[in-house]
Amino acid sequence: MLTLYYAPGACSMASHIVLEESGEKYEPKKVDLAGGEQRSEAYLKINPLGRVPALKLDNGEPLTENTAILPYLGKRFGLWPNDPMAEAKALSLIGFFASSIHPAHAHVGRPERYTDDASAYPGIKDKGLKTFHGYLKQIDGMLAGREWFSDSYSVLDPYGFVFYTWGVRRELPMAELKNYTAHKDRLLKRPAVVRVVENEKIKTQ
Ligand SMILES: N[C@@H](CCC(=O)N[C@@H](CS)C(=O)NCC(=O)O)C(=O)O
Repeated sequence: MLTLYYAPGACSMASHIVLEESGEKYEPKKVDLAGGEQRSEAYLKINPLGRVPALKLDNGEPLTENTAILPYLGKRFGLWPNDPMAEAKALSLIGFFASSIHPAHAHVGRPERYTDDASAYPGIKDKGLKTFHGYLKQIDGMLAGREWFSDSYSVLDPYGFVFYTWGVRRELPMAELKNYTAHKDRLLKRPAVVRVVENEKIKTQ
């Protein structure tokens, strides 16, 4: 059985949704990020980088990083494109999410990662938020005329949904992003998404 280490509202919500939707029995294990559990000796054995998500595989081995976990879950549950070009595009988008959008947001929530000078935090947060907002607008453009990020629903969709909810959390004008908002509403028609949103107590507007 798979075990997901997650934290409410974190990027781990993408894997949480995929597992909830899979119909397969899995064990969700909440990690208390605010309390620093991600840096505990026990958790560092699962993910030495001290981050969620981490997925303990059927054989007990841990798998870390959204860029690996989501394609793995997607292939396991039929939520990953088979066609080589569609797969390459999916990897490209996952890379953009993980290496550009996520770190932009981290400047807002974790400025201490980027400087030891606390007086520089406001500038880092401000720039991070502007960059993050710019990326959300790019996502809105990508979704023009599309139902899902790939040709059909895939693991990319709950991953993209995470950043929408972060935009809501940061009080960005998300309703202006019409395509992205329609995508979010489409996700919220899926019962598993609603269950996770309620379980993690996530604001979606
Ligand atoms: N590159 C990692 C980043 C994971 C990550 O930064 N997770 C955040 C939550 S969204 C976390 O665990 N933060 C805890 C901390 O920074 O102490 C991935 O995409 O899986």
